[in-house]
Parts: sequence; C-alpha cells; structure tokens
Amino acid sequence: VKHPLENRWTLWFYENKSKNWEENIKEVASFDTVEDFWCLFNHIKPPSHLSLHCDYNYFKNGIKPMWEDDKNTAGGRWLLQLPPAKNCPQVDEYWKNLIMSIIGEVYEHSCEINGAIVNVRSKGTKIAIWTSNASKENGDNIIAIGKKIKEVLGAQHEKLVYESHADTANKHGSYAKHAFTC
Ligand code: M7G
Repeated sequence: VKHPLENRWTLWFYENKSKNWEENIKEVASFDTVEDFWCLFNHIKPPSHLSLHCDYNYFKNGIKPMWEDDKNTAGGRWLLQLPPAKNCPQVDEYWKNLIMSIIGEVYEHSCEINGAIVNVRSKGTKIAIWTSNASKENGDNIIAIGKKIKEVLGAQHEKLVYESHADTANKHGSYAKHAFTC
C-alpha cells in the first residue's frame, strides 16, 4: 500500500526555448503518494545539474505556477537567493528538503502554500515557496512560514525575503520591494 499525501502535486518544467514565457512551461507529471513522489524526484536531475534558464515548479494540482493563476494573484514568495549552483553544493539538499516539507505539509499554515520553484540562472540559483496571501494583515502567517522554511532547510544563517507577486511583476531592474525578511 502506498502512503497518501494530503494533496496531489504537479511538477512543471520551464525551459527557455521561445520568447513567450508561458509557452516554455510544461506540465510533466502529478503524484499523490510518497512513493510516486520519490520515483519522480529520483528520476530527474537535481537543480545543480540543470541547464541555465531552467526551472522546476512543484505546485498543488490545479494551481498553475504563474502569477496569473487565481490562487497566486494576491500572493507572493519567500525567496532564498544562492550563488550559482557550482559554487553552492547545498542547493540540491535545500531543494530536496523544501519539497519534502511542502508535500509533507509540515507548515502550520500549509493551506497558504501553493508551490515551490527553483530557478537556475547564471547569476545564481533562486529557491522560493509561493504563498497565496501577501497582504500586510497576513504578516504573522507569512513570517511563521518563513521561519519554518529556515528551520526545515537548516539554513538559519541564510536571509530570506518575501515579496508580493504584484511587486515582482512590476519591479524595475533586478530588485522587487521586500515586504518581509527573515
Ligand atoms: P524569472 O524566471 O522568475 O526570473 O522571471 P529571472 O529574471 O531571474 O530569470 C523572468 C521573466 O519571466 C519575468 O520578467 C517575466 O517576464 C517572466 N515571468 C516569470 N514568471 C514567474 C512569470 C509569471 O508568473 N507570469 C508571466 N506572465 N511571466 C512570468
């Protein structure tokens, strides 16, 4: 008997092929048991072995890994910015622990977590958890999620920043306004 997860999750893969961002993002597979997750996760390259400009996205089934999805429009992301993967051997371990934590629903406010993304870029690797409610009034829950992320990653020394998708989408230059840090 396989061990069921609380939610069904979908892996999406982004590969920079065409100019149209949305065309580059493809649904790969879905799973709702621990065993099927490991089967998929162990079958694909870790982030450190991905080509530049590729992303893995694990999202709850039915939520697209895009700002435009109804569940994401009012949300934001907790972001951990790391050096390029070759200079950062922890990337794969962080990523594995992060995905295990979201599908295992270890967060007190797991219902606010929509998914997680790793972006492999020349300037560095970004790891993020996307949450559904970026409002100031939801600050306590956002901070609680951020603290838990640091704990599950074993990354107390790293800095996390939270930015709303609205700010990220409207950013000028490389930096969005940071709504929270932890
Ligand atoms: P990125 O891949 O998140 O980070 O965004 P990067 O700048 O380190 O590569 C790159 C670009 O992809 C953005 O400036 C947008 O043009 C596009 N893009 C990224 N995301 C997450 C979205 C999204 O959710 N919706 C749309 N329409 N475009 C996006």
